[in-house]
Amino acid sequence: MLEKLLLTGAAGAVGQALRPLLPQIARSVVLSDVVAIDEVKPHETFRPCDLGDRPAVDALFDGVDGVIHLGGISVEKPFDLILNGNIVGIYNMFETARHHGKPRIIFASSNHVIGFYRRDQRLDSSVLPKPDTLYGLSKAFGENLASLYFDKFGQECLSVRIGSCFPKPRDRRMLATWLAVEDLFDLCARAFDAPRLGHTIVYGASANEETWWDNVNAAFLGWQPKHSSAKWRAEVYATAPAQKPDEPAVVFQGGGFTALGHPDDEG
Ligand code: NAI
Ligand code: 15L
Repeated sequence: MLEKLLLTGAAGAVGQALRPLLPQIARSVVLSDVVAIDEVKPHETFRPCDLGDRPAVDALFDGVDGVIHLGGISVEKPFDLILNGNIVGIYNMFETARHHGKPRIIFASSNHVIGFYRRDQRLDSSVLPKPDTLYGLSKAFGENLASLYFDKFGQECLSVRIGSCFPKPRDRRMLATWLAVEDLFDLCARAFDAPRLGHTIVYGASANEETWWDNVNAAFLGWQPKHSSAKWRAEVYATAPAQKPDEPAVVFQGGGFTALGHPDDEG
């Protein structure tokens, strides 16, 4: 059991879905985000923080013995936003953790680190990154930072290349990439419990029938996702529009992100 868990990005969709499960692994939880959270439970406290602001990040870590880092830009956005939230932000998190007893970090990375691999390629976590966006590139930076901080300073981290963590799959691609929040929670619990975590990368997908990812390198965690997108398969096929087989969004694992232009060209 953790004494004090820090959850960044707590006001976001995944953060809000994880919150009710966290008392199973932590006696108290520090919720943080740039967006205010008005209603907190007795075991929770809220601390506003921009991840790009190092002193503000530092103020989050007092007594923290575990971190789930969800905060940051979660889709493709102009580079200045990515730089602040995801590159300076992740550096501030790791550097602050290093000075506060090195609590284990679960880092919400993304499948967009490897988005330009094709869907007929089965990947384990040792493949080279092929980011599909500046966003995916920023997550690759986070994973590499985690590697450096483990090898040099012994800071342990699980980088979860989350597929699609939503209440249910929204399109055909998500039948392969969908991750139930309960499975994500089990993965976090395993990572905090493991005798040794080191620097590990895992693909965050449930036990879906379609799959492109192989978690052999994280098998030591014993994580067995229990949920599957299969129960929505017929619904998704009936409602989501069919796509041409040669569209980039169909060819590549990153889906529609691979077809986006440069975000600084827009508007
Ligand atoms: P979200 O966008 O709903 O939540 C992200 C939260 O981070 C927001 O509440 C936002 O206010 C906060 N944030 C943004 N910039 C910040 C900054 N500079 N300082 C402090 N807080 C900041 O995203 P969601 O869906 O909840 O995802 C959570 C994490 O998981 C994100 O890091 C995302 O990249 C990652 N992820 C999510 C996937 C999904 O399917 N939901 C898939 C892959 C990765
Ligand atoms: C992500 O990284 C995003 O945060 C999320 O909004 C989805 O787009 C997800 O990937 C996905 O690939 O489905």
